[in-house]
Amino acid sequence: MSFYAGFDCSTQALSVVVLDAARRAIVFRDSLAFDEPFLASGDGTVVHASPHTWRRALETMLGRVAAQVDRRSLRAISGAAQQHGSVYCDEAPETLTRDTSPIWMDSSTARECREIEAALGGPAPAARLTGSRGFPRFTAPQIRKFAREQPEAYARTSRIHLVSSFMASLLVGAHAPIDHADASGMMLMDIGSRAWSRAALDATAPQLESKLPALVPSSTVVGTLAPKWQERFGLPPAEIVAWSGDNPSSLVGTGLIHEGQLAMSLGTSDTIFGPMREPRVSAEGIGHLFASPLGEYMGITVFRNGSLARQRVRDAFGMSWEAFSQSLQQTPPGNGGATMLPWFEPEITPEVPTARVHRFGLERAAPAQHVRAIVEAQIMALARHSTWMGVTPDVIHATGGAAANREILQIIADVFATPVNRFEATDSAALGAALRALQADTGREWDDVLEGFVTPVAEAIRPVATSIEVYRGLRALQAARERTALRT
Ligand code: XUL
Repeated sequence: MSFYAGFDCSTQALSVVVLDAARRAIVFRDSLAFDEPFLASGDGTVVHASPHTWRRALETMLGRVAAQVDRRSLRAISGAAQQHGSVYCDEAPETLTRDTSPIWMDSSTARECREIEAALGGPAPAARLTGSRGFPRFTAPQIRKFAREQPEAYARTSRIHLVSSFMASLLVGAHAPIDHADASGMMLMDIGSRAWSRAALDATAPQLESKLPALVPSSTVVGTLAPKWQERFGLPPAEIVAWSGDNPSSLVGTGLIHEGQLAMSLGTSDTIFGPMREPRVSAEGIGHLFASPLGEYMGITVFRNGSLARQRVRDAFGMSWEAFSQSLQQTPPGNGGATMLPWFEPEITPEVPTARVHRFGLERAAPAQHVRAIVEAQIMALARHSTWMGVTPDVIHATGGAAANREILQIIADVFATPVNRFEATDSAALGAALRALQADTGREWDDVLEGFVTPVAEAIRPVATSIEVYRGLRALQAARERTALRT
């Protein structure tokens, strides 16, 4: 028997999926919610998290895996993690030179973004070089801010990890490399050559190259499980396959191999992504071009106001998630024109530096209409801000907690005029990581690796012709409202 484990260190929890390759079955899955997922400053622009929380959760989860599965069969482990966050380490990965890590929700580095972009010739050349213009959550501006504000602690730092490579380092007991896919979210890698970019390093902070791990393809075996874990939990010397970002791992976990397939992950952040054969970046500076864990490229657009914003609306009316779903059943597509721009927190797409919510036609609306307003607004924004990828979707694969909601999937199908597939596993990042471990260990073709693991449940949800028409009109109106709001 050969078992493969995939972790997902997301914003809210550490999850794990263990699969049995021969039976093509998931033999164990578990999740541990963090007590304190992040620490936010008063105005919400500085958002950090504690690497100690992630380390402790990993320890607990390894113990649970060892106790719950036939541990001698564990051949390889990989993982996924929230992207962009940086961990500042001393000689050993367990010893930190900075107690907390800025994470993807941080939006406090607008100044550093402009400075790095300027050094690279402007936002468009920066995007062509690294795959993205400057975004405040990206690692380079975060490193630059740290080096400026705490030069001594920066000088004492010997390794700067992403959350993904930090977790891999803990498993192998030594500093592990960063994979190409997650490195694409740093604004430090030349997206064409997949090497650190001299110009981007110089634009960011002094002596940066000596502090960064090596870059490797996502399918690289970066070591074996450290003796300390083997002794403690009776685990074998399993291979550790490079960890990657949660979105690149979800690309695998939702079975996206070919251009034309798009996935939507509805979690703490809402993201839309898909494989791209050719590198393209958006002329307006929307979204990102990443290296794909499958080898070519992937395009992605990220929204910060995802499930936490949906929850804000739900809580404002004291609803359960069930009542939230019923609200969508009770209200018609288009919501009679009532909508909103739901920037409850500073938004990534489009860039909205301080939180503000715009409501249209909702003054005397019933709670159910507020629910439909936020969901439709979010999905129309996902559609509007993913056109830059130049991918005409023939199918959308939905994942993440909110993908369990059939009404939400119907709105996706209608807004995109595309069938939507749903999967049993809402934790596609952990599943993707386990599948990446399997593929790296066996060298099998991706189609073969995914077979039986990534199969849609039930029938695809099909768009309804009359609703497609309603949303076609609304999308143009909503785009105009967004443009106007951004000017104010
Ligand atoms: C991706 C991003 C988020 C995090 C969330 O660019 O910022 O999706 O990866 O975990």
